[in-house]
Amino acid sequence: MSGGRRQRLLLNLCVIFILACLLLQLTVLRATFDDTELDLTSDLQHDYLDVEWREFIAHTPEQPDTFFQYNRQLSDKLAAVRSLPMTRHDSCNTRNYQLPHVSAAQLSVVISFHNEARSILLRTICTLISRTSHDYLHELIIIDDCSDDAELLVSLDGILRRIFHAHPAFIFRRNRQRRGLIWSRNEGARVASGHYLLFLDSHCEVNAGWLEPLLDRLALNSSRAVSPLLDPIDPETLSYLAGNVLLKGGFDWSLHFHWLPRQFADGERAEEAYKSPAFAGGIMMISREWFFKLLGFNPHLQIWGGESIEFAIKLWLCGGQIEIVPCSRIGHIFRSRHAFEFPAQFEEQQQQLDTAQATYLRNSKIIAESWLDEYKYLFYTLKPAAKQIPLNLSQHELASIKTGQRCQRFDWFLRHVQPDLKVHNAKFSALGTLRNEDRCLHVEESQLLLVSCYRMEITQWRLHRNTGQLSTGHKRCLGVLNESQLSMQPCLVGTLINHTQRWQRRDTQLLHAGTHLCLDNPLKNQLALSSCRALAASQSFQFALEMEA
Ligand code: UD2
Ligand code: MN
Repeated sequence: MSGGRRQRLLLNLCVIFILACLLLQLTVLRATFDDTELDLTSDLQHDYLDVEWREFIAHTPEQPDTFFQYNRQLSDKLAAVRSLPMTRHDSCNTRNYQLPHVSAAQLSVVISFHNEARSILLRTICTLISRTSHDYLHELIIIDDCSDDAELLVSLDGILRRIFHAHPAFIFRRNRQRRGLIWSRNEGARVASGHYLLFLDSHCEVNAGWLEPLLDRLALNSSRAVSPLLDPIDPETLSYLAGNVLLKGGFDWSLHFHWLPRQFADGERAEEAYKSPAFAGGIMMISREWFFKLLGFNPHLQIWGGESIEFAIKLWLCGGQIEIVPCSRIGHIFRSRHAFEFPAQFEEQQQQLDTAQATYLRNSKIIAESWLDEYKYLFYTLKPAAKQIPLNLSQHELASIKTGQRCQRFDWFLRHVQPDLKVHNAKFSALGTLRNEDRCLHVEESQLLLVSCYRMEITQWRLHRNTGQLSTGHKRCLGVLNESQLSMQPCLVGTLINHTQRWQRRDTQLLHAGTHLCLDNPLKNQLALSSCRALAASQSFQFALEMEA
C-alpha cells in the first residue's frame, strides 16, 4: 500500500472513530437529559401513542391555572413517558435481587383519583406500564372518585385498551358520589386479584427498575410492607428531583406525618432498605393476603388523611414491619395545598374548622381512640378541638378494626418502633396519668384517690419543668401541709412558689423538696410520704409520658 493511501485510510478510520464516539455520547446525553423523549420499552408504535395522547389530552376541560395546583399546561406539552434522571445509587443497577417466581408475585396497582389533569394521569399510567416488567404487572385498577370531568374515565378506558391491548388487565370504576381516597383504595383492593397490592397516587412517575427492589424485600418477609423512596417532582417546573435517603417516615402526637432523621447501623449503606415507623407518605406495596388480614384501611376514616399512619401503627403493632427501599424510586408531585374540596358530611361543631381540617381531625381522633391507649390524651392536649368532634362510633366499632390479630399495645410502638416520639414541650417534664403499679392517682372533689387506671376519667397531671409543681388542669397543685399531710391546693405563682409544692424526679420516684420524703403508696390504696427507698415498687410513679430533659 502506498504511503498516501495508508494515510487516507488512517484518516478515515479516525473520522469514523470520532463520529462513533459523538454518537455514543449523544445517546447517553439524550437518555439522561432529554425529558421529552418517548421511552416506551414495549413494542408500541410511538407515533401512534403520540396521536392518541394528543387526542386524549385535547379534551381536557378548561380550568383556571390554580385548579390542579401544578403546571398542567407544561404537563400537556411533555411526552407521555419521559426519561428521568437516575436518582438511585449506581449499585442498585447491578444488584442481584431475589425475585419471587412470577406465578406467585402478580401485582395489582390501585390508583384512585379525584380531579386529576388528563396528561398527568395518563403519564402516571403509561410510565408505570412501560417501566414495569410485564411478567409481574397483572392488573391496574383505576378508580375515578367522582371527578368533575365525567368523560375522562371512558376516554381513558378507550385509549389504554387501544395502546396496551390485553396486557395488563384494566379494571375501571367510577364512584357516582364522592367517596374519598380511603374508601376507594379499599374498594380497589377488594376487586384486586394479584398477590401484591401497590397503592399509587395519580400524579406519579415510576423510575426505571422501581419494582424489583420492592419485590426482593417483600419476598424475604411476607409480613413486611414497603415504600419506594419518593423523588419529588416540582409542581411548577415538573422537574424530577432526587429524594432524601437520610429520612424515615414518622408522626407526632397530633398524628401528623413527619420526616425524621434515619439512624444508621454500623457499616449500613444509604442505599440499603431501612425500617421506618411510617410509610413514605401513602405509596406502599404489601401482600394482598396480609393487607386483608389487617382488614385493610380503617373504613371509618373519611375522604383523605391519616389512613397511612393508621395502617403503619396497625402493621407494627400487629406483627408486621415497614421498610423504605431506596433502590426503588417513584416520583410524586408534592403540592403545597389541596387541589380538591372536602365534602361536608358530618356536623362539624364548626369551631372555625374548615371541612378539610374537620375531616382530618376526625380521622386522627379515630386513630387516637383506636390505638393510642393511655397516650391518647397527648393527642387531645395538642388538638383540643378534636374533643368536640363527634365520632358516632361505639367502642366496639372502634375496636373492631383490631379483630383477627393479636396486637401489641401502643407502649410497644414507643419502645420498639419510634422511641423518638417525644413531645417537644419546654414547659412540662412529664405529662398524663400518674401510675403506681396498677393504680392511678386521681383527684375527686379535692380528695386524692388511687383508682383503676382503666377508668375513662382519670386526672391528667403535669410536672412543671421549672417550678417542680405537680398540677392538674384546674390550677390545683399537689402540696404538703404540716406533718407531711398531702393535699391539693391552689397552685402558687411567681415568687410565692416554695418548697411545699416542689417535686423532683429521681428515676420513677417523686421526691418532695420540702420534706425530702418520697411519694408512697404503702397500703395499696392510700397515698403517703415516706423516706425514700430505691427500687421500692410502692414509690414508683410513672407518668404516661416522660419528656426528655
Ligand atoms: C398523601 C399520600 C397519599 C395519601 C394521602 C392521605 C403521598 C405521596 N401521598 O397524599 O397516598 O396517603 O396523603 O390520605 O404521600 N383522592 C381521591 N379522592 C379524594 C381525594 C383524593 O381519590 O377524595 C386521590 C388524589 O387524586 C390522589 C390521592 O388521592 O391521587 C392522594 O391525594 P393527594 O395527592 O391530593 O394528597 P397527598 O399527595 O398529600
Ligand atoms: Mn399526591
